[in-house]
Amino acid sequence: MDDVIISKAITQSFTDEFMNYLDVDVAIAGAGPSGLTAGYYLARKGIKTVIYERKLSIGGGMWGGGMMFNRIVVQDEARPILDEMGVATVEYEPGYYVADAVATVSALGYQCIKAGARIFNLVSVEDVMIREDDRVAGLVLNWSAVGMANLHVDPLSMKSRFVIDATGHDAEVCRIVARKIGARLNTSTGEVVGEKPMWAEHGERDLVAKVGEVYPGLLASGMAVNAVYGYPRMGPIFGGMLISGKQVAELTAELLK
Ligand code: 48F
Repeated sequence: MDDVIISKAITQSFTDEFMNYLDVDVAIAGAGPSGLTAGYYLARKGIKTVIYERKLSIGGGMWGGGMMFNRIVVQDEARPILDEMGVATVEYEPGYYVADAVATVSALGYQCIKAGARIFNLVSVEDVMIREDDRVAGLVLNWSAVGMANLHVDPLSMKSRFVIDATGHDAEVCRIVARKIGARLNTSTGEVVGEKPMWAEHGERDLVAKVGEVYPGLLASGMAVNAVYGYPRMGPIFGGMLISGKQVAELTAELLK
């Protein structure tokens, strides 16, 4: 065994792939349930897709189900997505299906990568590129460890034809854009309005109705949509995360044509 060969294999294969994904069709910030679902459906269409995830693990807020009871609930409309991903569901009451949270995250991650999307974990999106035609044209990245250690290290940039904000409750990419371009998002205030208190029915319905472009070149999915437009949170029902991930993929694919 040659330790240096092992080191070279890791460094070179990672670097080659990281470079290959510095110019893509779609860059997704956040590998939670909505980002992974979006990545899966985009990659399945042959669209070059990369996901950057700040944390060591993918899956966002799904691992812990509701209050650490690691089960999730989805409604009728979302069940076919779990079927397609190979996740077993059990009907609890008519229209309410339960799935194992760990199995669901694992399946979403596996299917997303198998479909052709690339996930880079431990990478934080800290800024966006906005170009002359006044549209989001890529992301600015740094190692999450740089931020955690509060190091003064400059980031790197990557180019993408569309960006999807799947960063969850904080809608981080949309907030960055609103701050940098001066409140011109496609919302009632031009800013990120901020999510409202928990109301599952409205949260799910509003989210699914509003998936779309928040700013030219920038779309949102999952909980970020509710934060951007000021809709309620919905807790451990995850159907909207999956449905919005699929919707944002379909919409982005149309915009890419
Ligand atoms: O929070 P998260 O799971 O968002 P989601 O896909 O799903 C929301 C549900 O989990 C739950 C809910 C459902 O009813 O309310 O909260 O909309 O996943 C977001 C992911 O984005 C990562 C974060 O670590 C998480 O894994 N993330 C957040 N900001 C950044 C980021 C960033 N700036 N750069 C990279 N990753």
